[in-house]
Amino acid sequence: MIPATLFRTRFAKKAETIIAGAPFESTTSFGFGTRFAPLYIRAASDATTHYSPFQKKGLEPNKLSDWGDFQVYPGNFADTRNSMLHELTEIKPKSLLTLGGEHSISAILVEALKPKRVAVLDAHLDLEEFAGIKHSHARAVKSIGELIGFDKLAVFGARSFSEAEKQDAVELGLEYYTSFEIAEDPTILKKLSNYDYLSIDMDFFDPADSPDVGTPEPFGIGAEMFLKMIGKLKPKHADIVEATPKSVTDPTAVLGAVIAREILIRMSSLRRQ
Ligand SMILES: [Mn+2]
Repeated sequence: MIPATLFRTRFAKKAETIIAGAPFESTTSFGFGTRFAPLYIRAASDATTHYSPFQKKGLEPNKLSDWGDFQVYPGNFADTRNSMLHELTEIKPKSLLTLGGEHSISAILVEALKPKRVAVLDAHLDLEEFAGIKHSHARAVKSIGELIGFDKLAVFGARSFSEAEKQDAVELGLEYYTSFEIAEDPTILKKLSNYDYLSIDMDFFDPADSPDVGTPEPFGIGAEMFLKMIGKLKPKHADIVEATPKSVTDPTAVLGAVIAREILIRMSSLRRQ
């Protein structure tokens, strides 16, 4: 049976970390199906152990709680933003892990949660307007930067962007590191400890590990590299976006569930420090 919540956690308002789904799909321009990612990642979590052999710790289910999905309106960013902001004032999460949905939801979460600095793991720079739509998945980084300032934002793993976007990044003062630079010099990943919000576009990973995403891009970061990153991450809040899984055993859904576990364990370790 498919569980309704991530790791079968129950909803409890006072939990240390809240999990929520944001199955918003509106502007996906290539691959489709981000609306099903919260469903399939939760389903995949049912076959994912609570224990992480990498961090040598397990999830603490009684400290977690799954709110279920935010009310979203396909094709309508404004109404989706309003309902997510409203629900977030009700939840008031100390710490939140959101399962997207397309990348445009991250700007809504940043607006509500007001992090100091945001790290985006992404194959793309996400600075371009797509089909004249301001709040599209292709412009996620620009929307976040407009909210908190581009000096408080960095993109890790970029490997597909236009010359105009590259120029835009320079003019905006946006820090970014390509997957090639990270592979060459993994010490770049130490910088991740400066960010209290982590936005993970699943296309950050190589398509061999994360094939079902809205816009796959070769030469990505191998999933094992994420394990080297975990100890450096300091997220209070995080999101996992852009996955387009088609079944409960879809490798992208399974990777999404494992990444969710690792982040939830990391979040609880940080609170105990
Ligand atoms: Mn993106």
